[in-house]
Amino acid sequence: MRRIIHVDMDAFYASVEQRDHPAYRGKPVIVGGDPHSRGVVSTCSYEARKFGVRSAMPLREAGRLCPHGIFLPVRMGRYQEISGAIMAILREYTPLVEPLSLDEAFLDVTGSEKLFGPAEQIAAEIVGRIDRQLGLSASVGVAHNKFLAKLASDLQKPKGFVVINQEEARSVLAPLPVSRLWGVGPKTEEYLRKMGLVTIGDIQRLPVESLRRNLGAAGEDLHRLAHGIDDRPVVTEEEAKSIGHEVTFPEDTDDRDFLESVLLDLCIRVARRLRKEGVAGRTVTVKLRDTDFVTITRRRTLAGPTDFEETIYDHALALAQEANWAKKRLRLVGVSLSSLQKTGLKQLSLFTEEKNEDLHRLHETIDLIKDRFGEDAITRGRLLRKSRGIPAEHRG
Ligand code: TTP
Ligand code: MG
Repeated sequence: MRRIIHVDMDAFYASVEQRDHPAYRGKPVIVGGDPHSRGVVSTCSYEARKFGVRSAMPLREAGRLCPHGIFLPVRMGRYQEISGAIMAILREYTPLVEPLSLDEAFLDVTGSEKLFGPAEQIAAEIVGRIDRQLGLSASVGVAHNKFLAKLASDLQKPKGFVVINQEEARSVLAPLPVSRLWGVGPKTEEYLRKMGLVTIGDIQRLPVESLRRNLGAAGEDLHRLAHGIDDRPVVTEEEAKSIGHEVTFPEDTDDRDFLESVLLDLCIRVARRLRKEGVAGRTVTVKLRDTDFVTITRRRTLAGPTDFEETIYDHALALAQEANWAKKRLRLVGVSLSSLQKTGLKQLSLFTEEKNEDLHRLHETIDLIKDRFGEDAITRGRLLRKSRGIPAEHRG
């Protein structure tokens, strides 16, 4: 069973302002701008919420509701800086941190419990450190999945600390409105209300078939969430990112030699960008688009991450062959790498697909030459032979 923590800062922008300006503490602070200006409230302190001020409300309305409020401009740079410090604290407990915005993140601490104690203890430590080191308060939720952890962190804001155990998940959910389920916006909420479904408990009592009949696949999702089931993994920023290149041909083509050269060229570009950004990827994806604009993507995940064009090309070619590219006229070919991980130059070969130090050094050298003399300064024999037919601007 997984252990997930969700951390969400309390009245984030406003709390940063109160922390930076002690005179504003304990007072209604409204961040967004002048109360006479157009524009909306970004957020406000809990003191201001007592007057009915809310995020996304027009500033003028906030001015009417809370005329003695302290109205401040948005200092985005400052909030980003503090956000960085918060995320750094979280990453001390696990590399599996998924920031959702500047002020909230998921942590998968399943593998951290041996080192740091139970998830509840980790959550308490995190709250304590954010308070002591940054002078800010956070709310946390602890559960066995993302949906419940996020729900938990929101149940007792501010300074909330809520643990939802697997056994109690259904009963905690039952009285809550359906809008608490992910994916239920005002439209779906209205639709569900017409079906007589107002609380999550109402959905729990319904057989999945009837939800599926009315809402299709979304009905199944609702059923699962209503029962507190959610399998989505915590995905780090690096993993969510991908690095890719694609090329659209001036004319559709089925020239295999030409296509293989293009594919190799794309792999070289992708590998070079991976190395430039200091990451290696585990999932290779090939994208093909044919004359009829039908797009096919094929992907495979390798045993370890790579930033080698040779490895990427081997897999990309195999994927293209699996997709039967020889039988198609193509208008676009693309290659990308995802499931990225940071690589330190030196320890690279310890965990990557390839244990080949010489090749790593060769790549470093080629990268240096390209950095100094340009992308075309050095190129592979195969590319030189085959690339004559490709107009330069279409080479990647
Ligand atoms: P939230 O976490 O939604 O709100 P909050 O942290 O201010 O208050 P709390 O979590 O205690 O309820 O959003 C985080 C920040 O994002 C918030 O401080 C300001 C910004 N934000 C906007 O700029 N516009 C918005 O409409 C919302 C909701 C947030
Ligand atoms: Mg918040």
